[in-house]
Amino acid sequence: MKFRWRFGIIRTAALRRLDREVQAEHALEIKVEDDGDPSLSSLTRVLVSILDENDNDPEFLPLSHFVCPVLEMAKADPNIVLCQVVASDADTGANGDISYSFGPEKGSDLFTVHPKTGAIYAKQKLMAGEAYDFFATDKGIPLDPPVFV
Ligand SMILES: [Ca+2]
Ligand SMILES: [Ca+2]
Ligand SMILES: [Ca+2]
Repeated sequence: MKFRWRFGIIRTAALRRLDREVQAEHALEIKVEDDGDPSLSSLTRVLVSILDENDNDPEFLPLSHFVCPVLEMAKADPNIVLCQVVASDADTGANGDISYSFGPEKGSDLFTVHPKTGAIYAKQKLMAGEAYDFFATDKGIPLDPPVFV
């Protein structure tokens, strides 16, 4: 018996974008039928698995700022967690793997931030209060900005 294979090509519907963060998999049922009389047919299932693009920024908890009340310390203890910042990233793999660092304006002589946990430690003794910027960055490659023609 000799088969004549013919391809059935699956495309997205016009103007529809696939978004892994909305739905990561789509199960389709595809029917094939001949033009005979009576027509004969069979069914198969296709699982469309959406691969991730780095299209989400890491986001801190939706607060205007984190507040970290700490007592003055006579000397620094690098083992005591003063407080912790928390962020999340909707992407997956390296695209959602976040690391924490200080913002560009105020790096810190006084504090260190753990890149993985967001825990903040004192490097020196602490005096009066100060505000610091923190960054959460993912390890993904950013998407090129969309080009509008
Ligand atoms: Ca998306
Ligand atoms: Ca994504
Ligand atoms: Ca991301």
